[in-house]
Amino acid sequence: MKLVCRDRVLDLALPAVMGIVNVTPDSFSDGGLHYERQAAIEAAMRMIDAGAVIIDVGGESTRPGAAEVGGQQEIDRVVPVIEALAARADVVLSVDTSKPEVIMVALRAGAHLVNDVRALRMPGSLAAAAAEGAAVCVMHMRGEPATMQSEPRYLDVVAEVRDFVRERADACLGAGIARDSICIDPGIGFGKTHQHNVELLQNLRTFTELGYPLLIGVSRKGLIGIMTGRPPAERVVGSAVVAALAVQAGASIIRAHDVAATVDAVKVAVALRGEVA
Ligand code: YH5
Repeated sequence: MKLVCRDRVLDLALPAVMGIVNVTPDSFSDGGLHYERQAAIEAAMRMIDAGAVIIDVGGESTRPGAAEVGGQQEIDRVVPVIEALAARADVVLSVDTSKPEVIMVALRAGAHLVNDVRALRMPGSLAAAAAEGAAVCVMHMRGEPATMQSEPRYLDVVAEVRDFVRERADACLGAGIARDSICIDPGIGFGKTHQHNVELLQNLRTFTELGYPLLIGVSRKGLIGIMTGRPPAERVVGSAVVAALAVQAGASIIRAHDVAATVDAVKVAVALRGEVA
């Protein structure tokens, strides 16, 4: 399995770790955007040293109930970070956004992959990704971040999520995106109860059977908190265990905050798969 990301090709025989870099205001930053940008660039470089081969740069919080951010604000956050990383690193640069104007500018600044939790459903987003020859990740989300956790219901969560990602992958093919530039993601935690998340993670083969690289993001999420009883900063081990089990079930890309731990988890899972790490 491989993922063609413009001029970069990820060989997914060894599953890839995607490091998460958020360029969003936090409790430390009162010095404006400059501090946030510098911190994000430095965090990304440390993740690359730790073995991340994809860096996912996001400027919009998609946590449940988070405030929406305008397109220009997102551009101001992510584009300088993408430019700096494009000049310094040879990894795949992913932009975590849904907006067509952010996609366009980020790709022109050097991004290779569009990671869109809305699966390129915003008008113009699919065309923007296709026009620039980007790779894409199509993720399942029920509803919107603001409302997605209000009583999610499915008749058959695995079948519904599978059908959704297949339909969005088909839409990408229809827009001219190459088959080997598409990856899929069931969107753990996006409009799902704990039981839904568990059922999806128990049935990852249903997704790998679609023939696209499978991306899984569980890092520090609520389901790890439910399973371990721990707050976000203490979910490293729980997240790494799920990463290993996802790789065992055929996942090709793991999205993670704690890159060093995740790289070890992936190596262990690969070794036990009977291949060389
Ligand atoms: C994903 O799964 N997730 S943003 C709540 C948390 C911790 C982490 C502490 N973007 C995914 O990481 N993109 C996000 O509680 C994503 N797949 C893809 N492709 C949510 C997140 C998080 C939320």
